[in-house]
Amino acid sequence: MMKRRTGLILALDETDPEKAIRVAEQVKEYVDAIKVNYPLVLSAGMEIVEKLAKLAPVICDFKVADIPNTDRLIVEQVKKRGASGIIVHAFTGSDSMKAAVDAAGDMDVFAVTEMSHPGGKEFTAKVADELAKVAVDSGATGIIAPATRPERIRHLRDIIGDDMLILSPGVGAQGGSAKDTIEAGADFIIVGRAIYKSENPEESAKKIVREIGLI
Ligand code: OMP
Repeated sequence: MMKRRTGLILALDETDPEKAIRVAEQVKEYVDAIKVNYPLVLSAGMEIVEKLAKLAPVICDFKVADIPNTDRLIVEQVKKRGASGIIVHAFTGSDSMKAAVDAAGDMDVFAVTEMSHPGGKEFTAKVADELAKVAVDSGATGIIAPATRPERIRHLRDIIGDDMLILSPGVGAQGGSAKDTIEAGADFIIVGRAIYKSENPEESAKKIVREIGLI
């Protein structure tokens, strides 16, 4: 299971591969993991996961959402590249989630529950409690819950208990606050634009880590 030191995860959605590596090097001592999503992988290729894994644990945010066999095949490919974690959608159901968790072995699996953007309220919020239960039953490491709605983090924490992790995106560019998110019960906050688009990513990461207040 992912180790917590600073409580900060960098969402590296920078599409210029050289700049992405530069930002990762600048902030590596302030982050517990680097989350990679399609924008960077589609521009730089999966090799970027191997490169970043030398700097920090990498979580592949591929929001895997398919039938069990396809989920398994995707998780196996991600594992081969040295990622430490993968993000999977829980709405595909317990058989797909279970297949992802089984294929992951010692790699962490995080299940998306309620999404952080305004549209997240249209569909995901309505079934978030059930999605959190699917995450628990499948043996996932944790869930993704919205920093934009700290009261929902509190509620989802009650459902999943204290043994699973909560990773929360939505701090900074989407309006959430690092302090409120941690106080609501998140273990890690996920921050993208407020760091990689800032004039000084290192300073911005340092400031957020101070706000989280774990070190
Ligand atoms: P910023 O809004 O730039 O800080 O980036 C947030 C990151 O978290 C992006 O990589 C999103 O894809 C991701 N994310 C959300 O913003 N909301 C969610 O509900 C789920 C995720 C995610 O799964 O990481």
